[in-house]
Amino acid sequence: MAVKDSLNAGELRDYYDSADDINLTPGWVDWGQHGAPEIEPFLWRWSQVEPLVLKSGEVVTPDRDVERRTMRLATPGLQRGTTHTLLAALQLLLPGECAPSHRHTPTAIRWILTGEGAYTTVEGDKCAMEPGDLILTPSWTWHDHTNEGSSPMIWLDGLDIPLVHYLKATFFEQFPEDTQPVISEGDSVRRYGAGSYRPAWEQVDVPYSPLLHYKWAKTNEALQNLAGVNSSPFDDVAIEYSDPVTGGPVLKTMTCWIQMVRAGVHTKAHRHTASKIYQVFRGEGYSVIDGKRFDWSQGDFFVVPSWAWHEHVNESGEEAILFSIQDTPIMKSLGLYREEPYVENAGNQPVTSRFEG
Ligand code: GTQ
Ligand code: FE2
Repeated sequence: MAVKDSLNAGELRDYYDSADDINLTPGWVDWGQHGAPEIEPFLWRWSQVEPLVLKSGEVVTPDRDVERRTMRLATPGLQRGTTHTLLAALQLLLPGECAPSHRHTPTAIRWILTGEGAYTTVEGDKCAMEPGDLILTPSWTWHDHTNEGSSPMIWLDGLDIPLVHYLKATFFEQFPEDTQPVISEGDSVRRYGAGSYRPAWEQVDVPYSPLLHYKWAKTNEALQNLAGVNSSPFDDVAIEYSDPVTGGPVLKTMTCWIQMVRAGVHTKAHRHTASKIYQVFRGEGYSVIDGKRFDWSQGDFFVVPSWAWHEHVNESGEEAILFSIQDTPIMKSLGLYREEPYVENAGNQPVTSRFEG
């Protein structure tokens, strides 16, 4: 910085003080200090998370005060959220319970982990939850969850709450009754679940994907098919769930991926402005994030912050399957998406430390 010497120290102090008096701040002093909090990559082990999530069933019940029984993946350094834009939480619903109907401007996804017999109703369509299913709750759609089965149901919630909060656009409304009327069961799948085949006469007049429920069997079939054909050097066999009408991401602020890191694969490292939250659906392996090794196995969660170098490794003999949510659509729609390959060392980072969580 070009510092002039026309003012002496006292005059300079007076100048800054008088500016401060009228709420002016010199941009040359705190330049670069305006960013979101710095967050470190982090990992949560299912073996530690699951017992505490199950125990939350003894602490609260999801009535109109509590609304939802959730435990947030709280990345160190963040007051809210799991990345600066996205929030991931584990939700537990016990047999016979109902998480009452409401809607809000933040958008949500559910990634179903364990249990059977529960469902979410979204805008009147009842979606039965099975492990590996992805269910969408776009902005301002009515939703409630009910467990009609006999086992505890646990799923991962992914929401854009930190972003919407920051934008001061958070609105929330309760449905007058605990549950909204069920109009159909699985109709979004019957209409739009075939992907390239859609009802010829229907105009899609909602600002979100008309397919609200992506069933595991179909997701897995797509993944296995793609694995026989091609892969990405950075993500191996990666599939982006898509809106069958636009072909784009399923939501305006979040995109969801399912990816297979095949046995023996070590991907190349890259970084991008999008941040991601991963769930290890099957298998085991590790990721190197900014030089730190994160070993993971089935059920674990980890976060890749914006602009962190990352690569994935599977040294086991079985395929690993990773689910993730990412804020890529935000970055792309604002023209802020940027991506860079790691070029040194044949594309792989030196491992300098190991995560011990
Ligand atoms: O299930 O509707 O994790 O409204 C946070 C807010 C879940 C939900 C969360 C919510 C929900
Ligand atoms: Fe909600």
